[in-house]
Amino acid sequence: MNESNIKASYELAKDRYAAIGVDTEEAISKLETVPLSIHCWQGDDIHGFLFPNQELTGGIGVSGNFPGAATTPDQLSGDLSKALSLIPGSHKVQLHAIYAVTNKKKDLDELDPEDFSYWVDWAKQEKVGLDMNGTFFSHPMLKNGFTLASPDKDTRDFWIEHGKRSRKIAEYFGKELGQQSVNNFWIPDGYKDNPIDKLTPRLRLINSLDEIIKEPIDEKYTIEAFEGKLFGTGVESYTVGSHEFYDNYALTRNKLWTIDAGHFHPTEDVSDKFSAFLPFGKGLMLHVSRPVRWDSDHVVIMDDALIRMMRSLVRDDQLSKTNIGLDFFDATIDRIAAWVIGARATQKALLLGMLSPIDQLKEDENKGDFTDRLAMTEELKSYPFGAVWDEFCARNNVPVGSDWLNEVKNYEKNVTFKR
Ligand code: RNT
Ligand code: ZN
Repeated sequence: MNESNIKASYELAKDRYAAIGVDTEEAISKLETVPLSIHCWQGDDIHGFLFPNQELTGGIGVSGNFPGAATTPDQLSGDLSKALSLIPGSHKVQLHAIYAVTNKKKDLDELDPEDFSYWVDWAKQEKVGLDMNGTFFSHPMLKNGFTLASPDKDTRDFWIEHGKRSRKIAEYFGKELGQQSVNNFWIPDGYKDNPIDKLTPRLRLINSLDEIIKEPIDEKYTIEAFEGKLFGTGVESYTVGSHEFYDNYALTRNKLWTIDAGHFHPTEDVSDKFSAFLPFGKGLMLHVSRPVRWDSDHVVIMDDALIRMMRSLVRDDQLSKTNIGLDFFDATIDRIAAWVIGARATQKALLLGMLSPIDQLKEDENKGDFTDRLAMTEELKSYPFGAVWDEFCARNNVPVGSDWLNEVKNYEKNVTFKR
């Protein structure tokens, strides 16, 4: 895109926003301070490197076979670097335990921080932070669909050990990279059909989690986050780690609660949950995702649900207590494009939230002037937000508009399609 056009459009937009009391410069600087945690698993359809041929289990699934999926650490990190070069701002990357890079044969209960030194070296070079996820699925120790809540002690012990090791790895990320690494826990445990006992599995899960987090670790380096779910495919009747379960667990253990946008009933407004939790809780981790009729993990786009979520965090000034991670996987399209589309959409939604006269709107609301509130929020929808977004991209040295797509096409031709 022509540089002087970008500037000229931005200057006009800046004036339009200034006229309603919105400082576009402030919005641009603020957006620069919001890191996203980009999920590595979009790049290889959640295969990982430890057991790449293991079938994906735990009720999640990836559809499609677009050519060029990464199958080696260098391919995946290279693809991530490419995607990061097309996303404005500084970010983090979320790993999963199965992405360990080691030439020893190691199981999930044997992983050590050094098995992730490959990623730490890459993160230092790329100037990104790292977040962590233990991998409690796609493994033979998922017994009858259960891990930490299993009735079988050996099964629980295996996964408890894995959880403990995931904390050490996250702590290592924090120490090496000078950041707080969020260590997210999601387990698939539950039943396809109606259970008899709904309480005991939850009591077992509490015990297992308490055992995992028993040893104190400095929060400067890592903090745990717990992700609940309504249901999964094959786990339709009962999910041990439900939302209320983890909401309460996070509150009583002073940890983060993870809200995955795909894990609720489709008619629920996920954005409404943040302000109900945050006044009580330590903070949130988000898994920004797009459920199409179910938890389908479609690539995030700038739809109403995303706009509402990002807007709530901005309007309620809760960004500092919220870690925004992405979680989607679609193998029917270019995987690098998927990252770029989802990340840029999330940032656009944040910017849109920032480009509004929030104090004025709150004042209208408190005065009972609901006419002004409705009229203004409708008018804002056609304000020149795109010109500010373009300027943000230009200042951050990433392609403006759809120019990034050409780079992805070249990368396909020269790299991914040659695999
Ligand atoms: C599954 C959860 C979980 C996973 C990733 C791969 O429903 O959303 O976060 O998607 O850990
Ligand atoms: Zn998730």
